[in-house]
Amino acid sequence: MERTLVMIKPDGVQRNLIGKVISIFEEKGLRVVALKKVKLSKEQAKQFYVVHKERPFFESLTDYMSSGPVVAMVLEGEQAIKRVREIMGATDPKEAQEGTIRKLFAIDKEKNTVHGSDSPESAAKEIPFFFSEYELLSAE
Ligand code: YYY
Ligand code: MG
Repeated sequence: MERTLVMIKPDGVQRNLIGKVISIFEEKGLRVVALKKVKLSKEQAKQFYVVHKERPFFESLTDYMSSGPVVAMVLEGEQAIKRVREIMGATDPKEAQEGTIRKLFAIDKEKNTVHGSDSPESAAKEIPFFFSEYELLSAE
């Protein structure tokens, strides 16, 4: 069993897509073990995306990610990290497969509705960014 950090980005929250996005993950067998709605500060957005700090899109991305509330959650399941990435689809919705969340809902490659950890190392940093151990509750 594996856990991954998922975020519904400001464009998803703003367009009232929280339930639809969570339903897609649940229908694929992933389980919500933690969930919260938060508004990131610019500094928090920069910290979350620090691996991209040298990239040309960093300023715009962190402005966008701190522009409105996001919904952060931890999802659990077999190969959760890889499966969440498949269910989300490619970063740019123009390249995303049919049926993926980004194909269905993303506006463009920045306002792309969802984030999912890209590796076990990323998940191990991103889950504690939002949640304490006592907030992670697997259904038994
Ligand atoms: O993991 P994923 O979200 O699919 O893409 P990353 O390459 O990690 O980039 C993180 C985030 O940055 C992406 O979701 C949107 C934004 N971004 C961008 O605005 N323009 C790019 N050319 C690449 C990424
Ligand atoms: Mg990434």
